[in-house]
Parts: sequence; C-alpha cells; structure tokens
Amino acid sequence: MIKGKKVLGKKVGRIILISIILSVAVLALFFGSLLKSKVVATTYTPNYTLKYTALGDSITSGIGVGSQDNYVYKFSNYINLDLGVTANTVNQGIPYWTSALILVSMNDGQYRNNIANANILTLYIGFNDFQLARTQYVNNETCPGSGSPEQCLINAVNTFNSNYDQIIAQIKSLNSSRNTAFTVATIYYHLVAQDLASGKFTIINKYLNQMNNHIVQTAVANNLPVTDIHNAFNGPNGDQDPVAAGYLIWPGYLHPTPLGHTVIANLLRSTGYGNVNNILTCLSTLPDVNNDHMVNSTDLGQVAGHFGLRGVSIYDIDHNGYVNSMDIQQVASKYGQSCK
Ligand SMILES: [Ca+2]
Ligand SMILES: [Ca+2]
Repeated sequence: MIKGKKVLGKKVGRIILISIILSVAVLALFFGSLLKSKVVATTYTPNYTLKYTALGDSITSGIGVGSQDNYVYKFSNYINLDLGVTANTVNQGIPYWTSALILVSMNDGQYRNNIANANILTLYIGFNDFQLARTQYVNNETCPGSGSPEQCLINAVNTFNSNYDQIIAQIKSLNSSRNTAFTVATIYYHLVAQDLASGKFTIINKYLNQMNNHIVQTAVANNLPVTDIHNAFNGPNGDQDPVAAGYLIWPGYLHPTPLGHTVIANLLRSTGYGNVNNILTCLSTLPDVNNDHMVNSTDLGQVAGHFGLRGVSIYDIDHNGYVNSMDIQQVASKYGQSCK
C-alpha cells in the first residue's frame, strides 16, 4: 500500500510538474509580446548546418592532386573561415563527366538530394565536351552533319548549350531557395600553346568562346554569379598558356595543379556567398531551437520540455547554466519570427 502510494505520489508530482511547464509555456506564448521589453537582446548561435555541393567532372573530383589540394576542399575551408560555420561538403565531381552525363546523374535520387539540400552549389561542367571535340578536330575526324572535322566542334557546342540550359533549369527546379548561393564557371583552354603552334587555335577558340558565352548568358538570365576560370587561366584574349603558368598538371595537361586549384578556389571565394551570409545574420537573432528557421510552438515546447535541466545548451537560450523561465521568455519574445 505504502509502495503504491509512493508511485501514485510520483505520478501526481510528475503531472503537476508537466502542468506547471505547460502553463508557463502557454503564458509565455500568449504574453510573449508583453515580455519583449524585459528580455535582454541576445545574439544566438544558430543551430545551423551548411551544405556545399560541388557538381562537375574530374577537375572537380581533383584527379592528379592530393585530396586537400583540389578546389572543392580549399573552397570548403574558405566557407568555414568566412562564414564561421562548418560546411558539410559533398564533392560530386565524376571523372569523364560531360554535360550529357550530368543530365543522366540528375535521375539519381542521391545526386538530386545533394542539389536540393545545398546551401552553396557550384557547377563546373563542359571541359570534357570541349576537349573531346577538340581532339576530334585536331585528329581530322568526321562528325555527323557536314562531315568536316570542324563539324565536331559545332556539334559539341550545340549539344553543350542545349544540355546546359536543361542542367540549369533542373538545378533551379530542385533547389529554388533564393538563399542558395549557386555559382557557375567558365571552361579553360588547356592546350593553347600547342594549337597556336599548329595554326588550329583560332578555329578551336571560336567554339570554346561560344560555349563560355552561353554559360555567361545563361548565368545572367538566371541571376547567377559566374566564376570566370577561362579568364584566369587563359587571359582576356584567351591565348595565354595555362601550362606555362603552372596551372595544369602533366601528363596530358588536362587537370589543374594544386596552384590551379587554388586559383579556382580563390575565384569562387571572390564571388561571395549570396544570401547565405544574410541567413546566418538573421538566424543569430532568433532562438530557433529546432533549426527550421522560424520560432514557433515547436521551439517553445522543446525548451519547456527541458525545464529545470542543466547541461542542455541548445535549450539554455540565455546560457545561465540551466533551462528556466528566462529561456522560455526569450523564445516567446521572438515568437512568429522567421529567416526565410
Ligand atoms: Ca524553430
Ligand atoms: Ca537559461
């Protein structure tokens, strides 16, 4: 009987405690606006996970250099440094990938998710479209259409431009948040010196320019910043040799050296982070406990649910060591506010 009374007593105690917590929460909820003037302005640490997804080919995957030498790794470090938030980075660079194969990848669920969930997104594709067509032209191969070697370059540009439009449209459809920092990049010309010497540069460069112009025009039409890797590697006239500059690695001089990757990472950094900065600034003003970028009854309930507990820093909004009514007041004072 005594044991039964103790259990009953504990249950009653628990019910009373929960009732008190809920009462405080409800009061705070309804009178939050009245409490605003009493709550000291606080800067909150956003419970925020930032995801960076890099789409591309073997240049993006970092073939030929160490895992910490590729531009994705370096840019990811810049994100951590500049934004003060650790980036969860996904390198989706796939060797041999062309614009057509990016479109194939977009049928893959994980690939799509990595685009849809990204806060920072970079797209560097088209080098293989270009260099395969260049090789065909230099080797005097024939291609569907007129059958001339130049037709290989013409076909590659037409295919690339069409694919690029579809890639951008799909990415924008999968990730339509205006707060995503999405950057595209132009393509470098790797064998400038070789093609200048053989007299084939002018023709080849004409078609590369058409591809790069299409990238820029598509970016402008979609309000996206452009990382102009072509300009950095080949100069304003497109005839500077990136091999001589130490930007491309032997054999083949297809892929960037660590120095070339640093140039790309620095360019990406200089394009900024779009609205990601604004979101982080906004979130630092909100006690958004569950990281859905808004303050509502979920946040209030989670803080109230940890009432009286110590060592739960997420819910101890004012960092005084335990979860108390002041934390509930902090949440209530920002009730209904959001960062979207
Ligand atoms: Ca929330
Ligand atoms: Ca507290």
